Amino acid sequence: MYGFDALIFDVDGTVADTERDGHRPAFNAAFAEVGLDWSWSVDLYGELLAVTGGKERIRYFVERWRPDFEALLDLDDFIADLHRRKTRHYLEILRSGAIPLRTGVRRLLRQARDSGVRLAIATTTTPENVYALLECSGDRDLPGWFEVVAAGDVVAEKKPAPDIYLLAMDRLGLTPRSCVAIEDSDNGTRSALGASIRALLVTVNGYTINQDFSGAALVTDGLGDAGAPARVLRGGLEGAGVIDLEVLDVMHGKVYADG
Ligand code: XBP
Ligand code: MG
Repeated sequence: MYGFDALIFDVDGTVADTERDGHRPAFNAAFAEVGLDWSWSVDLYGELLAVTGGKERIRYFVERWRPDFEALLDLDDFIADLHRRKTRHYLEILRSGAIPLRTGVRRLLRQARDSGVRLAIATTTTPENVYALLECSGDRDLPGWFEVVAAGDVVAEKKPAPDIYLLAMDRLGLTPRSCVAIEDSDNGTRSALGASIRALLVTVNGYTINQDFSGAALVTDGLGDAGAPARVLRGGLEGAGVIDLEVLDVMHGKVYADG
């Protein structure tokens, strides 16, 4: 019925706006908990997002902004402990209901499920964060809609490397041509394209709106809903205010029109 068999979703920034008011305050709470005076502002966090993965982001911050910092433990152990604390705070924030799904996400997921289009996730964050975000969205059965959740440290290299998309496709048993990827960032775009997924929709957010999405098939400011249509920023399909499977099929068809 459609030219593709599966949608592969990124999570942070795509399924929900988790970074500014979710991950960021969770990192800050973990720093405070162990007596560090580090505090990541909204702007600084935007810079730090260039590095994917929470543990990798902390390490980058230390090297770049606190080069004289000496951990009492081995630095790897210190970062791992800090990151476990951060995850605990992040899960608390999710369970408080503070982070809703982005507009149109639930609608598109439901349409896919009802149409037999398979659903997968390819993300840098930890599986427990993914499941908690989905469970806290109001539909407790939402995690079960996803056939594959490729997440976190299960691959050698995080985005922008293609590893996590390659893993998701491997688990689905699908080729790049039969998948549509939905992302929000330049790192995610590079990862999906690196895995040869050319039917790529980018739904930008406040942190990513000025990034380079030149390889994406379609760039919008969200998935949109009837009462809150999305704006198409690049890729033709102007007027496609509600991104549904039909719009994604047109996008997919255009990408592969050359055979
Ligand atoms: C986004 C990320 C993650 C989160 C933090 O991943 O880079 O690192 O900011 O998550 P994606 P962790 O957009 O691929 O979902 O602290 O659990 O790593
Ligand atoms: Mg993302």
